[in-house]
Amino acid sequence: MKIAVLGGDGFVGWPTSLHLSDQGHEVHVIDNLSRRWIDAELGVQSLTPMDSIQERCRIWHDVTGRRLHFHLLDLAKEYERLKAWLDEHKPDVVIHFAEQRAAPYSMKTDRHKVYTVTNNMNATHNLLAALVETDIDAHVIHLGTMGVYGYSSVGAAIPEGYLDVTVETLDGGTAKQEILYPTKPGSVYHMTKSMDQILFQFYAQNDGLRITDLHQGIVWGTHTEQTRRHDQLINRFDYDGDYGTVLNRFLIQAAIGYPLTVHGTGGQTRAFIHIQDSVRCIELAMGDAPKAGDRVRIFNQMTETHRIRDLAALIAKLTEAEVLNLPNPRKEAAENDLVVDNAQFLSLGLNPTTLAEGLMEEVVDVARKFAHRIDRSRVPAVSAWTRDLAETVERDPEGRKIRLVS
Ligand code: USQ
Repeated sequence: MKIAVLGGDGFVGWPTSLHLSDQGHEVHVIDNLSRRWIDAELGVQSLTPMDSIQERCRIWHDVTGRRLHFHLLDLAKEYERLKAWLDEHKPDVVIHFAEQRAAPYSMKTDRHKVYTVTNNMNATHNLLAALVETDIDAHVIHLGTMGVYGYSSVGAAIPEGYLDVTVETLDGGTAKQEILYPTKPGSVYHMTKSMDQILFQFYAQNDGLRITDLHQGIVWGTHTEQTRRHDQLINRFDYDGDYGTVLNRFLIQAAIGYPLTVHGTGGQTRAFIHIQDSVRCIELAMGDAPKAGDRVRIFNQMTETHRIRDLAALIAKLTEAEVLNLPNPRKEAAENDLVVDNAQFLSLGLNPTTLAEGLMEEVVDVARKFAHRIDRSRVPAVSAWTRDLAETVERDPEGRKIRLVS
């Protein structure tokens, strides 16, 4: 199949592009390289040394004989070019990762909020409008987030996107309805993914677009089967307070002797998935495309849930790291339970990789190898959700005044 991977230079986009190319698909990476620009803005870099996208594609060809095609294109700003590209290439599948994906970055300043909303909403809507206009019947697979559901404990499992409700009718009877699970985003970033859902619902019902929305948990790990094949195919790996996600951050912190930065009591429970399973899920979703006229297909793309303080305790035991409870820069529930239904991927054949399977050591090893590239002053998470919270997170666990970027 001919596949366009929008955002194919990113943390999950890159290994997905390799995975699908390895299976013999014709893969086109479309990216505006914004993630690399944001590194420059923040003054941080991936823990792992990343080559340019063109060099990565060249190495992939050398190693496997397969071609990855790279196109520099800004989905959010270059609508006409996007439309022309789709018209020329007519992909069978479009995988859409091309959004600003960090909650702390989206909450940094009003400028970052505006950028995140403008970029993410325009990227998604431009794609949908262009597919209708060019009359291309591609299966759109979007990387959404578990965070659209919010993290309040309701004492029931979170279903895969939809909820059956019974409403009282005006004549005193009842009627059944299926609705999108109510959204409760916890950041501007998560809000954009919640709004994406409405765009998808409209274009599926109005234009018969075939759309799958993957509500993904927190991705951990760094290598996949394909990125291991050559040093220069290595995936990016974020450790900083904005883009680093919790489990990978704890593993890196353990590797460099930095205390594990637990926000608040660490009572937050979150959903997780290893990067190898993440790319496998995309392959599985591709093989199970909706038909025109179907509702948007929603999968919960996660394999396990963990409480943050339990993760910290587990890693501390594994590595003898110190655990530190810090003021939480985010406005979020201090404690929550989380039970998630992921039956669809399991029934399609996903065999989950769990934390127990030795892959945590692999991340620690990668972090030790590249420890010299870490700027310790960029480890603390200082992007605060409100002005009040900002005052509590100004110093890092080692007592240094934190360098703020605005
Ligand atoms: N946390 C800590 N210490 C840290 C970093 C984070 O205690 O050093 C806590 C946060 O306060 C939060 C939880 O860990 O309660 C998760 O934070 P995170 O940064 O790992 O994840 P999040 O901001 O939710 O975003 C990440 C990805 C995003 C994806 C989302 C999936 O950046 O793209 O959509 O995970 S989910 O969390 O399921 O919504």
